[in-house]
Amino acid sequence: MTMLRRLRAALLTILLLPLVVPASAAAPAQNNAVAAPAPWEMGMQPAWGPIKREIIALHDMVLVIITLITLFVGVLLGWVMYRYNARRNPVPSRTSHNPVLEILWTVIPVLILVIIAIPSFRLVYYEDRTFDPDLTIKVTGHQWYWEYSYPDNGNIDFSSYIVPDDKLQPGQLRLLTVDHDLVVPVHKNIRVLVTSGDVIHSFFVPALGVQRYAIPGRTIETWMRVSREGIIHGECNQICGTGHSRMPITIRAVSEKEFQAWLVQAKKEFSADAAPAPNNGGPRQIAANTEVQH
Ligand SMILES: [Cu+2]
Repeated sequence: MTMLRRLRAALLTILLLPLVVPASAAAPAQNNAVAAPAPWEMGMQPAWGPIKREIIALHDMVLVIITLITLFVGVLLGWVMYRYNARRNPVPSRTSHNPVLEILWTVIPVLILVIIAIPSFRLVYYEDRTFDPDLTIKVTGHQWYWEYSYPDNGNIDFSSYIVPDDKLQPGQLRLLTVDHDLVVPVHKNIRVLVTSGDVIHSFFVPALGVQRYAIPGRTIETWMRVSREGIIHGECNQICGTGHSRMPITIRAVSEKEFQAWLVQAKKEFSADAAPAPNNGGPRQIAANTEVQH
């Protein structure tokens, strides 16, 4: 008897766990934080901005709905197998139609889909663009690095290459660290324009809920807003050639004051308006070291 009770408790825990621990609850609170994938992560990466928060909220809502549906169908199946098997029910009913039931099992699923579709479409449009952006950043994918431009901040333009394994500093993440971070201010609406210089890439930053294809000859708009200071890691997630795994994205979110200070420095170093235009600290050299080895 106690065995059965224990089994039932274990089963209930497994079934109800997703309801009790939604993905958003897994967010660890840290200062000097880094947003990156972690071993054995079950849910999504914790949200670092409003878009990701909305994505997690929709995910949690759908998770509750599908859990209830699965439980309902499971119980129904169990009941049919138990109550209406040949032994217990030797003379089966000959019913072949039940209009009320048929209308219900059509209309209720449609209603459930509508209930899911409304917040889903709202989210798609929310992710689409920001009105009144505080600044614009242009992201260009290349084989195999990212190029970042700040067109409304003195035409700053620089390339961001992966840091090869043998040049990593302690604490830097392998395959996710770059030589020049994409620096952004926190609590600002940042318009992001994504394009490509060669093949299709994808600008993917999970903690911010941002993912846009980088397509040559096309500019695709999206936006982001970072709600805390720290380092956010992302990567190209569209297979773009042999160096695909070696074009990570590192965003450094800083306060407005630090951002202004960085802009002054970056304008000297990276601005196309500054003369003579310096090389980006020799990214080509680093690129030569990061050739993919098979
Ligand atoms: Cu890629």
